[in-house]
Amino acid sequence: MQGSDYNSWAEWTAAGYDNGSYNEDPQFDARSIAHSSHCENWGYRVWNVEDTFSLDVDGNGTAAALEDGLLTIRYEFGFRGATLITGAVGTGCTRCTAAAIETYLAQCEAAKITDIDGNNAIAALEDGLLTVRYEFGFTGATLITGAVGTGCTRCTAAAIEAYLGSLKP
Ligand SMILES: [Ca+2]
Ligand SMILES: [Ca+2]
Repeated sequence: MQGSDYNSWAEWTAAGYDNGSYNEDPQFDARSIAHSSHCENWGYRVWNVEDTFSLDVDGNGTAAALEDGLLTIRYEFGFRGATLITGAVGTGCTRCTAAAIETYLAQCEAAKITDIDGNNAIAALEDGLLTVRYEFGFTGATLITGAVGTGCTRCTAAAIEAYLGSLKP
């Protein structure tokens, strides 16, 4: 595996690095592959998750609460198809259809990108709410109160702001 070069999520998963396998190694989980310095330590050249996964769900270059945030929380509530996307896809979208947005959010979930509080579960009224509040510009206690899940590994406003900040498009 050393020196392997993965250019896409598809190649990465095809090589056997599905969510189950790399999550078993706490030093090399889904988010670790986003950090090139970590990858260099392991001798891998890998596709950078954060190059593709961000809060910009519709792919128009910005993260908006009533577009990307709404898409995210609707998806986490289980909405699909027209009920997922109606009125929530931004101008200039590059992911514009329900199918494209469902695929993108499914990949984000598989990589645990949308697990904002880091408790290894994705919940609309926790992770989704944190995302929407952040995109509305909330910080500190107004960002996190009542929205951090049991078993969080990112539990404070500072930790959650830093993580969401790393996912800005
Ligand atoms: Ca967007
Ligand atoms: Ca979570």
